[in-house]
Amino acid sequence: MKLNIVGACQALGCGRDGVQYGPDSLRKNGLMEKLKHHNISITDSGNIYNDESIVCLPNKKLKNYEKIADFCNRLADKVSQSFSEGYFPLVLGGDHSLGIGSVCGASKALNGDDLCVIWIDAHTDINTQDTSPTGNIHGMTLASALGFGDEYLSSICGVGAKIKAQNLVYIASRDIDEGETKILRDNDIAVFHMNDIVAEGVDKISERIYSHLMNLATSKIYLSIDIDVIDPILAPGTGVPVPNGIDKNTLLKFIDVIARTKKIKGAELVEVNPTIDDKNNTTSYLAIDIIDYLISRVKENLN
Ligand SMILES: [Mn+2]
Repeated sequence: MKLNIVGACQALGCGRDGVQYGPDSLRKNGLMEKLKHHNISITDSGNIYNDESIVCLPNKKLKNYEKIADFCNRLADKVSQSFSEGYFPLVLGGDHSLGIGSVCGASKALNGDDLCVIWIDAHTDINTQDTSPTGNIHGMTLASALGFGDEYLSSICGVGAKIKAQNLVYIASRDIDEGETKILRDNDIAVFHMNDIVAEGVDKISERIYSHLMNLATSKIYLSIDIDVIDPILAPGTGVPVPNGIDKNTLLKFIDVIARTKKIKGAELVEVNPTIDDKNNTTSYLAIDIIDYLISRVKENLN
């Protein structure tokens, strides 16, 4: 297995500073050293930053649109190139608007019709510019990837849908806006909601997730993990915390069942904001542990 780490230092999509330091926080707190025992080849491509020379026009519905669109285009190229060169790309965020670029890059390199995207996140990030309560693009990532909303939003990284709605799967969502609920229902998108996890238990829901993934007509998975899926008591360093989240072991269990499909080709871990973490950098260390486990589960499937 060849792992390629890409830092995506984006914070303009979330309306809160600091999350752009997430990738370097993971490196500083020992990500590379932690991954050494896997005996895999690791390439660190460094960071992608916003182009400060780009001017953003005032736009309350799509804040910082121009810079984010440019950033996502460059990230998409990087991720696509990484796949094409035979790497497993691991993108470190950064706010979740970077997913517009990473999903697009995965779609380009892996054939979008054959790609399942799994979103493990407290939020569903599927607002359009018309349903978003904030205008922050990190809440619109999947609307863009599915080609929804105004073409201004959906045409970032190329016109139209990058993946199909039936190949999007949410796990542990628990904070869904009203407009999003309608979009999810109208498009019959699979949501394994936090309430279902509580009602059915982790083991049963894990088996349902596994069956669902095995029944999809896709052979590849891009896995997107937002650290805010973890309860904010356990992961305080994130910008949009939502109470009553899952714990680390539950997340690892979900990673385990997804890995059992042997379809994971790339992944990202986003929304670690070291500037609002506790003094022990709990959230960064947690993110490193999650990545370490993910790599341990996917390396046997990739040479
Ligand atoms: Mn989130």
